Amino acid sequence: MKTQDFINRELHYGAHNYHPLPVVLNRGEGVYLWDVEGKRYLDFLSGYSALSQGHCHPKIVEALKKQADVLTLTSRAFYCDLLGEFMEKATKFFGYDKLLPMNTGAEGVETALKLARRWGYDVKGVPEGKAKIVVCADNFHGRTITIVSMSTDPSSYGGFGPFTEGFVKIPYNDVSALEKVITDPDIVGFLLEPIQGEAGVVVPDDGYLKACYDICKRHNVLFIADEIQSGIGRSGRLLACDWEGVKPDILVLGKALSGGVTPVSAVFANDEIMLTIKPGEHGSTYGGNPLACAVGMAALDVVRDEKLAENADRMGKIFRSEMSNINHKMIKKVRGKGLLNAVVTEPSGDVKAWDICVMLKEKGLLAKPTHEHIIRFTPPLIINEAQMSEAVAIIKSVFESI
Ligand code: IF1
Repeated sequence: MKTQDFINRELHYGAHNYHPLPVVLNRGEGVYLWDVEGKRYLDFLSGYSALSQGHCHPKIVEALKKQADVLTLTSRAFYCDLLGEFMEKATKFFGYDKLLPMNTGAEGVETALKLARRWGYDVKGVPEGKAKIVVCADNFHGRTITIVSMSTDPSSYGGFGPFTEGFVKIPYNDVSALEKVITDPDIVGFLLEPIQGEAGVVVPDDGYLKACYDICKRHNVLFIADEIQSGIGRSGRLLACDWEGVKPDILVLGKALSGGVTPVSAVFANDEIMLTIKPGEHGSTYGGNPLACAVGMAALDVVRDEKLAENADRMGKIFRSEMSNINHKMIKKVRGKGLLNAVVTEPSGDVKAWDICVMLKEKGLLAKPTHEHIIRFTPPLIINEAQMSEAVAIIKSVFESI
């Protein structure tokens, strides 16, 4: 079968909820992917930051294989040996009293919303059913109906109403906007991405996170960081909040928490917040399953042992400086932190970001546009200088060809 055969079959039997680049992949190793015709690519999307440890990392796959032969799921109706071990490792890794394990990022965000509301009623004393959570315009926190109720992007919420109440939307990267709304005593939390991913890798001004955190503390409001994409080394620090020494009251992680091997997400908080949810009040069939725990522990070891945050910081600087040196009329702005970067393009004639991604694919590099004119470049954090040079050369050659 050829590439088009695979594409046709998927179109015939599958929902059309994506518009993928026309490439059919069947093998991944480290920073590389191969397609069904044997062509090799540099992966500059890495599963939207889930594959920070690279494809099929031997340590993580080894942990998966070993555990798969022993015990994959007990459900939380019973205890299992690995859950406590994973919880201890991960809470110490990120510095919290406790974690609540889930599977997808959206489930992690939903859990954080429920925790914030519950803390609001039981601890802050907000009247039942009145809790509000402040969110940022251009956010992306997932695809559930409650989460798209927070969205300001019609392609996320359009046609999916009615929506969940209790969200106050303010502009991102605008401290005074938070100051204005936060005096409402029913506000229990402020949810944000420390770097907005889907919005096109929007890095807020230095000091924004700290200023918002301080405002939240002054008004007894929880600072909730969705670091599902920006976290676990991606921004050049363990967490993007670390750049400003901010410790979120609630931290949500996913994606690279399991190195792209099996869905693992988790919500971290200290006891005053975490213990407001009582037995039987929240959970999930697969949340904290032993396979996820084994994979999650190996994934965290790789982040630490291979110094992925440090490498992301170093390689990201090289990438942004190389991109800024490409003097091309289509390149409007290069922005990002660590290896969470984007090139904002100026459409030239009828060449859009999508067309550039197709040209990049032809030359052996996979990236995806977000919105019409922004190309996100997020390779695995294990990338080395030679591979980065290979990627930069491909990107340069594509822009020079336009
Ligand atoms: C898709 C976007 C990225 C996320 C943040 C929560 C979630 C995500 C900051 C939910 C997930 C994924 C979802 C995936 C594509 C990708 C994405 F383009 F959708 F927005 F990365 F930017 N918080 N992001 O980035 O996690 O439930 O997916 O595990 O929906 O197409 P999830």
